Amino acid sequence: MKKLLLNGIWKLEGGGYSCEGEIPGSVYSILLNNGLIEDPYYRMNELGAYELSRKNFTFSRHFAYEPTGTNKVLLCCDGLDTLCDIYLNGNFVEHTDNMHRSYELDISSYIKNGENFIELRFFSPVNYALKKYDEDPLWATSDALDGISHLRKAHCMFGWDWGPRLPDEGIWKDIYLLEVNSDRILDVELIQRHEDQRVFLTPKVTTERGEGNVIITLITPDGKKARIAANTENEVISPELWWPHGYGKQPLYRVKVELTEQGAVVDSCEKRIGLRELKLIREKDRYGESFCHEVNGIRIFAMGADYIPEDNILSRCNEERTRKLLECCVNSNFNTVRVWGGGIYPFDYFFDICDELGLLVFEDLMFACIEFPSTEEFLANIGPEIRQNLMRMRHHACIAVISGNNEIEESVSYPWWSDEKRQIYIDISEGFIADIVSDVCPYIPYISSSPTSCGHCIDPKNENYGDSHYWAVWHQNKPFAEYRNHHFRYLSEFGFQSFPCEKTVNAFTLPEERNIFSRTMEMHQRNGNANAKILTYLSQTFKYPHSFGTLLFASQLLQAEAIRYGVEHFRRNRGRCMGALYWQLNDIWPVASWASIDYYGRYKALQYVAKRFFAPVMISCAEKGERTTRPDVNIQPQRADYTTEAQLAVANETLEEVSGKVVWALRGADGKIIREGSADVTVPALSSVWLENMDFNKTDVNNTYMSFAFFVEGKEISSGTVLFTTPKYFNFLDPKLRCEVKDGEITIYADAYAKYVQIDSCDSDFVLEDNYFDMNAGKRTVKIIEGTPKTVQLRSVYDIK
Ligand code: BMA
Repeated sequence: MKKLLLNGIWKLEGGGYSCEGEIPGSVYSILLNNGLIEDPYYRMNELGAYELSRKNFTFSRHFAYEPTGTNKVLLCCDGLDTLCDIYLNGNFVEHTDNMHRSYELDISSYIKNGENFIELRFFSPVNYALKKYDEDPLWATSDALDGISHLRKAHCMFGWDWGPRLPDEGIWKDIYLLEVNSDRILDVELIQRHEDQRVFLTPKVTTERGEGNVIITLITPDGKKARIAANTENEVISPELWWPHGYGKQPLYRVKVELTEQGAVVDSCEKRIGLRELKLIREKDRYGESFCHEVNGIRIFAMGADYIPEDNILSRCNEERTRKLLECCVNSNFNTVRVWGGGIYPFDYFFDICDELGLLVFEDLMFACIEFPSTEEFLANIGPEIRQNLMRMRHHACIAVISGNNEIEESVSYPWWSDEKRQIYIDISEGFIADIVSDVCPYIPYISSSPTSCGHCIDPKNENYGDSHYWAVWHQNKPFAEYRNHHFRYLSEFGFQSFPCEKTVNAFTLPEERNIFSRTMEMHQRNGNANAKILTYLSQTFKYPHSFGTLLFASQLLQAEAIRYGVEHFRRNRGRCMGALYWQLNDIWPVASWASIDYYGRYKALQYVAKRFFAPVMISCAEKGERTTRPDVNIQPQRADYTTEAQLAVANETLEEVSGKVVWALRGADGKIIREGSADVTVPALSSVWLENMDFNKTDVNNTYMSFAFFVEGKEISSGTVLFTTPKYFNFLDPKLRCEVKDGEITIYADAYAKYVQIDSCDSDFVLEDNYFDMNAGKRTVKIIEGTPKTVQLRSVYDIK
């Protein structure tokens, strides 16, 4: 077996351009690197770049080939985006039409000794999709260009409610020759069985000719090697179990497979696994049916967010960038990420990193908000795609559930879909796709769609069953406290938009465009009416912000507040609810969106606040007050009654019981204590405990807030504050925020109560241990985790005016 990589410098021709560029790469990446187009993400350049996607392009190169044997030569394309005719030395080899799968093509009869010429002729994905749409106008989300149902290309490249319309073309993964002169390994499947603390491993090895001799070595996390047998069960001695982040360690074993012929190794491969038993528990109970991940017998509360492609220009994605992003997840106490179905199946390194960090993966197959074509051709295309990707990911410890698609079940369940169309969907998701999953990896739980209740398109939005998406906060303008009226079993989407920070906005705008209604800003806001929505919620919550920067800041606080309201409530109801994954983790380009980390990797307020609301031990307060029960100041006097109450709860997502002291205080706007109390609390492992409800009905809500904290052995573990009125009516005093930066730490001083203290810098990027936190008057020191602050600016809700 000999591998000859064909990556490197290729020639690109088309659209009036002719230049050279690096492969893996695309039309956009190569033209951009040659300085022939401007960055499509800058200002309104998307429009010009989009025009390129209406053109055909050819990628070509020469390469030298000296055969070392007599057998076959394969051309392996790990990812071609998307419609492509492959030619070798002028001979047509294959037409490809699926970016999500790899192709292995026998080119033995076309390859020559010496100089060869390979050409990949790509066709415009836009022209194709539009033509197909004219022939058969299948439904798909209107945020994308028409026709996406017909093409196996990342849907979101055609536009989404957070993404530009930039359907690129190119070679997005490795391309290489494989010279096969012997038997070779086609597949290694690693099946685990767990029983009474014992673990058994069956490596199933398939070779092409079944001729060679297979040698398998199991390498333990500390490097000890042992031979194990193929195609039979091997007991793993003293197994070290893999756990999701927050529940234990992530020891990883390596399985090395070598194929020998006459004593010589002719092929080899290595896979890394974590020993764990993972189930999706769906049991009937008094509410409906549970939905939760169980790992090594422990039912965990999934905490995290939804992941979308990290860049529309795929060659800009790399392991280092993904690692950084996923490390941010772990820093914010995530244990799960959901890979959303409208993008790409992640690169192998994504799953490797999730294995290492202990992030469970809720993996959608790559179908989102489209109508499935009902043709045999479509099934013949998606079959190998799904099979290949499942085979690529099935051994990873992190894979917790496979979902057939994003939100298609929900869409086709609406009454205006015909029964016939609904049946086509059911046959594919619960028949064709389900069969492939149970054939390739019967040990990975499969759900037909996210969300789903019980399948069969029966009431997929029923919150008592299955996995839910809830969008009434945001899409239907419901107040944040509305989350409290719902008890989802597992919520894998709920979200709230915000603008990125000024530094990020500055990177794609001219100074005169820094207004949310400028043309450039509106092109970087893809959810129709979303600016109005942000302003609606803003008007309900904060005072009117007079500067652009303050508006961006306020929007991030709204987002953090919204999601905090949801997650704290879901965690207080642990057991009934067993998962909260907010929409969305990251951005595909610089844009206003639901992301908590922007395109440049900068934390929005939500990413910091998530660290607190996903903390393993977390205190929260279900307050009732003017904000939750009387949102309108001009309400009729006889209906103006509202209650002022507070009920604290401590959630414990660790495997140990926690005992400590809850301390609370009613304070004036100056931070001084008016009334206080405390209670000893013991919270069993993996549970949530409510304290007694407190009645504060005589409280002056405009001048009084409540602080609370949970102490274990004298150390503050978790804390927060609540207002009983909406922040805009609270009479904040000037906290006169100031700080000192010293020895890798920042100390903040406040003279009065300060809500959502932001530590920011216009000339440097840094990540802190905590940010956007509340302070009673006094001081607070936080560690600098990454970067070096130059100048530091401080502000809080007091400054939204
Ligand atoms: C859900 C997601 C995405 C979308 C988001 C925000 O529908 O699955 O398709 O971006 O909501 O509207």
